Amino acid sequence: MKMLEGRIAVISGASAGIGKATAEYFAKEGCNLVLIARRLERLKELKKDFEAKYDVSVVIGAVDVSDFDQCKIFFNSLDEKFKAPDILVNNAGLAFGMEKLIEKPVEDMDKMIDVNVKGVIYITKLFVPYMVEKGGGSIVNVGSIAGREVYPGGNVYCATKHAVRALSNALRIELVDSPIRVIEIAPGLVETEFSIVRFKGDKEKADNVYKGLTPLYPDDIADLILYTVTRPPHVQINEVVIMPVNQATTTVIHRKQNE
Ligand code: 8X3
Repeated sequence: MKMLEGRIAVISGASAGIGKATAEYFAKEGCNLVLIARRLERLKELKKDFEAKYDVSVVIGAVDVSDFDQCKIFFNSLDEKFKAPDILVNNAGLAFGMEKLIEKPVEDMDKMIDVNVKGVIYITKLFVPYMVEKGGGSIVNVGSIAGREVYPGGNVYCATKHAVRALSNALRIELVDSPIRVIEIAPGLVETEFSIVRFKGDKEKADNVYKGLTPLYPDDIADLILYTVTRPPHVQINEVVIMPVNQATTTVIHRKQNE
């Protein structure tokens, strides 16, 4: 028996990295999917691939989660059953640059706040009332160790991930009288497009982030998310911090030479 047979999951930031891996882990377990991301072409490929391989239904939406109107139009276009998912994974997020706050371009700061914070709020605000009405489910917010620590150059990104933690805690309080569980996953270094985006396409800088250690991979996070949402319904895993074995904090990382 597949663990998520016939269930429905909404995943933001689903076109790559942790979101994509989570979508595939869920699909393998029989879960129908609502995949949200900005890149339509990639979503189309995933839909085709998952529907063929796993015999699940996949609905896709080319949506910028930081734009409430876009979120709402997409949400309103969904069949009623997809408005009330069993699992909501707020995964969309990004970082730009490592400059000091006073040197950081305002557009970069705005973008991080808009996607990482407003994106979580908007998607939550749309789907969670229907989850409450349905009477159960799991909300998974993908935070970061940057939501627990602050490191040089992290400023606004760290602030947004602290906000994700605060929002997760707030939701857990507000949903305490419902069977909905709120789970925050806070990873350390995960090798994805994250660093390429952070360094605006500078591959050398991006590669250096993961140099000399085995980082986590998107599958490691997907595996953990699947674990948290498949516990018995009375169990709520509030938060999990997950790092590569050679990472202790955002800045204490053991790197082997010449690797
Ligand atoms: C990503 C982890 O340490 O690069 O959220 O900020 S870190």
